[in-house]
Amino acid sequence: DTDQDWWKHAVFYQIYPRSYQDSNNDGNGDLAGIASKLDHLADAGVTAVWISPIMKSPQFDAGYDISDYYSIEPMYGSMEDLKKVIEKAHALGIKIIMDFVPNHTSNQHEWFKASENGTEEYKDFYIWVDGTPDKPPNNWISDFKDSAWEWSEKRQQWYYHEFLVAQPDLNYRNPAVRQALHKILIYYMDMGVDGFRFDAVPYLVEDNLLRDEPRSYDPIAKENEPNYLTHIYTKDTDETYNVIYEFRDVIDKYTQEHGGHSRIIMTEAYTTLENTIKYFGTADGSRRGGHFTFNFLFIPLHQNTSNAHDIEEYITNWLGAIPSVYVPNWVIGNHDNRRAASRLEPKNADGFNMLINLLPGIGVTYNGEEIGQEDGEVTYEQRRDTSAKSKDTFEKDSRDFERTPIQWDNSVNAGFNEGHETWLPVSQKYHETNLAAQLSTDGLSHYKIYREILRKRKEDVVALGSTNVWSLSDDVLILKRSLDQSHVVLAFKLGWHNRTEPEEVYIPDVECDTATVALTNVDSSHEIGSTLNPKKFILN
Ligand code: TEU
Repeated sequence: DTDQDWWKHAVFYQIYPRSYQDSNNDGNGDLAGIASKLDHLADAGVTAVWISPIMKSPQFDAGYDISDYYSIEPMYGSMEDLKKVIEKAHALGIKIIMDFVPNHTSNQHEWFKASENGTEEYKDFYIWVDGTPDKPPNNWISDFKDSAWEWSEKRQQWYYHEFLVAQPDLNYRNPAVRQALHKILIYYMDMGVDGFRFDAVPYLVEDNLLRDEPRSYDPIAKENEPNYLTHIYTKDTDETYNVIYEFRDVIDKYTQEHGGHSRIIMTEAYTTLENTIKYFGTADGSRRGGHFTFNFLFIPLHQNTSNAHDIEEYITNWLGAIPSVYVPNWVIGNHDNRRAASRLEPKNADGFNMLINLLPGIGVTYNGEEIGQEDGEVTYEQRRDTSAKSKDTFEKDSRDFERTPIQWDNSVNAGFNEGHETWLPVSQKYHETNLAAQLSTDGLSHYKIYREILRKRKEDVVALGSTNVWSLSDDVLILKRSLDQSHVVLAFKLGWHNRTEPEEVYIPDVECDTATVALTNVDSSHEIGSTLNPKKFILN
């Protein structure tokens, strides 16, 4: 495989490993479980799988706290199991992307232990600052809670952690740190891994002078809310972009030296559109960063606050902002946000799956979205995510709801395992929503629609065609892709205003007489992919 452009039209699918498939019935998903489900992904038409962290970790942040980059977390299996996943995936035409956490390690990582002990080689691997235990060096706060500084009794200094206390930030001003991280990428590329999802990139390099963050003037920020700061000294700093460009050089050099297809970087950054673009590369094109940087503009979409005009605006903003040399991408959900089917109503699941896969560029699906899986039911006592500040904010902040096991079938524990108690509870909604039922039904189902759309996506008109998007009303969004005489029209009726009245939709701006139509919320007599007069439909 020497294709340098494979990722440009790929369908990316995120696997949350602990909840995917539990092969040894210990309550936790694992690599052998993933291997057993690759046929499902091939059947769906997925071409690239990104697996959330599987490296050794005490799991204080669900694997985003790595204690050894060179070994696999035992509950997931072994390095051999990873090799089997890669081999099987490649045989099915699926690329494997590893989650890579460059901003911080676990405080149980040997580097941190050695650093805290003052061992010469590792002394400057983390961000250590002098001071006294009564007063943190400045007002920087963690993304999760409270001060981002922790006092080390052992070293008699403060260390910086953007996330949990158990996740100390690496010091990127130390060239040895950068080299150590580059080496990890090479190790996994040697194993056959096709690329990396770079975690939490905005936080890589902080201000050298440790300046206090200014207070936010956001009008909704309460005067007595100490945590309301504008993050200019800890987030999206110029040095941070450079670190990403340097990582890109490492990957590109590897591809040049070893031949074969391109190995890729996808960066995770919740930031402004302007900054998102900088993670792609410099404005003059001389440096490159991520092959693509996640587009999170759909993430704030919520059934109670968004309508078709907002979606149109997000799409046109993104397409208008990113230089044409870069490839767009569309994300509706992930392991950090409430599930799309819950945020946006299960009724809209098909519409969003169609939308992200018919728009130009790359669609990213979070596992379970293909069956319209909703948030699970998790009580405070059952929680696993420790990022929520307190019991009061659990409902709002916990990320456990979107992380419950995948619902495969109607058997015990939804087919996730053979009945052993699961790490997070299986949602009881599995009796209605599961893959097996959606495959065996005679009618349409979320899954069948997803699969059909992924097939459609492979056609030139979707891969290369021009794009028009507009909202016909608060509730109806139209997407039209055209290439010469072929057209694909998506008519997406948003189902979140509890309307039950069918609506006759007339699309005045479609000049073509016939087009392949993808309709959402229609009665099942309309097959997807059928050729209809695209001007007039009845949408339920
Ligand atoms: O998330 C980075 C990030 O920006 C988080 O603040 C995210 O917005 C938050 O989880 C929302 O509650 C990445 C991972 O995706 C996340 O799971 C990790 O907890 C985090 O990095 C630290 O590694």
